[in-house]
Amino acid sequence: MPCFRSSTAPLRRLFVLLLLLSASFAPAVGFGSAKRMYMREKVRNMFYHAYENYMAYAFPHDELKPLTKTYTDSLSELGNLKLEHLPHYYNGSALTLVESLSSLLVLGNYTEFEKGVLWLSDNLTFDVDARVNLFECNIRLLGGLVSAHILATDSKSRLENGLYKNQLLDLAEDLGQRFLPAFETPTGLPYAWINLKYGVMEEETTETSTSGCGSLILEMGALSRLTGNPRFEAVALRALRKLWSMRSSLNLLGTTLDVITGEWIEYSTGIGAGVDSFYEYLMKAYVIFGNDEFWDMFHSAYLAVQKYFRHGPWYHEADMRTGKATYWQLTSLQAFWPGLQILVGDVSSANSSHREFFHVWEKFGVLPERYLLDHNMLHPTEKYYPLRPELAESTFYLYQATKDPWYMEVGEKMIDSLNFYARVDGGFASIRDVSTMQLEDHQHSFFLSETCKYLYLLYDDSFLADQNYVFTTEGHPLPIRSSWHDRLPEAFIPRNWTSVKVGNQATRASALSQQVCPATTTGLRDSQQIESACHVPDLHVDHRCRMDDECGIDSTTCRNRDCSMAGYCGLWSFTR
Ligand code: DMJ
Repeated sequence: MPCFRSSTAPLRRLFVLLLLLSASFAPAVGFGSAKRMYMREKVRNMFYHAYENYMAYAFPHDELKPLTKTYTDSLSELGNLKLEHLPHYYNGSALTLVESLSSLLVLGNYTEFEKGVLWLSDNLTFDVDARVNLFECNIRLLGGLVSAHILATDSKSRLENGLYKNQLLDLAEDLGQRFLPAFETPTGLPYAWINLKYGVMEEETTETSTSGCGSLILEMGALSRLTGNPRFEAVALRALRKLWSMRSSLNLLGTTLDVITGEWIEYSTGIGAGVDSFYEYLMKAYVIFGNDEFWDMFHSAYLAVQKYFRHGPWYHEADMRTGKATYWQLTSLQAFWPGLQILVGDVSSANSSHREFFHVWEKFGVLPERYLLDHNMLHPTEKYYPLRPELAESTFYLYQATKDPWYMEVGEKMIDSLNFYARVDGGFASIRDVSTMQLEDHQHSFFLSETCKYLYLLYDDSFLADQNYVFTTEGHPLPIRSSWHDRLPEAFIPRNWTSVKVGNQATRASALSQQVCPATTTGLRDSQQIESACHVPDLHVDHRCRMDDECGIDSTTCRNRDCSMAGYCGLWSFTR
């Protein structure tokens, strides 16, 4: 797929994301409406199997243990790999219910949504002696509450009994206030851990991750816009700016850092664990708040990723100071990247990476947490798949951007695998080891907030019909409102767009795309088209093939594409 195929492409790219997030499109050819309905019902059934078992055996605790049909109060365990400082008297925050609310509305279940909203309004408290991870608590609880509040108060919420009086917003504000002590550091970079009742503990670790301090702006910003209290957005923005000031001369950021000294601890960095949502939030903050500062940061950061981490369709890690490759590993978390690239409009690159991730999914039946690209084998210890959403998320975005029914087939295969390997009587269990498919007694809340949501939206996007949303990193929708924009919607148009002359027509193309996928006037198939200098399309539009000859030349890498054993064109045979 070329970067730009027609003179309207820049406009399409300009708001690929508006397309993505708002439209109900024509049905995909090859995946008829009956089949789509069937798949939609299959996902609905999955969501309710997970949700009802949670409500039966775990609610109001945090998460379900589906094998033993009991619960875990896991909020303090999230991100806490060594399980340190666990609370003695903590009985859960109904985490999975909070995470399920926006998905219930995506599925059109207003009754259960209202029941959940009212239960939380009456019962949830954050005045608990529990040390929690700021990032996890922000994306799951704060994001879940803010999003549910917006959905509960919008014009189509259809809440019936008039008992909702902004209680979720009050809870979110209370939680946001409890976050604030974490930001009281000399650098403004927040501590990774905060006790919800007592603030930052003595002797607390000063180490945090790039995601931990760079992925707070959507939820904290939304909270400020909703409450009128600018403090939440201000501290998140200050942390983000400080983080950005710590970038190397290559525009790369490390993975972990010290919040007191503002120095990097881990220089090896990539697009996966510890960094992923930092990139995501720069782009999404730009979309939701319309501030060019976010775009400028994102633009530079994105180009650096493409320059230093990308190898064909894969992304390895590199040292932030030198750009030299460090680890050649595919991780499950990286699979969100093609979805983010769709928001940028970099469809070609998104498509080729997504195909690689799916190839690995097909090889194992699910996506392993870590795969060693240089040894072509699973990581010896990180062989698990905790029902993560990232590949489903990217599949949804790619389908929205391309309308290629192949992505629905991808979704179908993922759904079949999840039902086959992970579904048990008491819910959906995580997979401990993808080589044996041994299960683990844990149903993560993101399975309900993200995995099921994105799979459902792949077959039924009617939730997006009349409102533009940005999905947070935890899958909670936040509306795009002009009143939240520092400038009105024309702020969406990046100032740095440049003009490319095509025939007699001046066509705008973004500087971003010109660097990632150089637009040129050579090789144009007609006066309307702009192609990458080297791009040769695959023979078949669905990228299916029987022989290498049927595959063209990749537009972003200028490498010959070849035909995989599964019968798809791609950059399969690259070597390091
Ligand atoms: C989710 O909590 C979020 O998507 C987060 O950004 C990364 N990891 C998990 C799911 O894998």
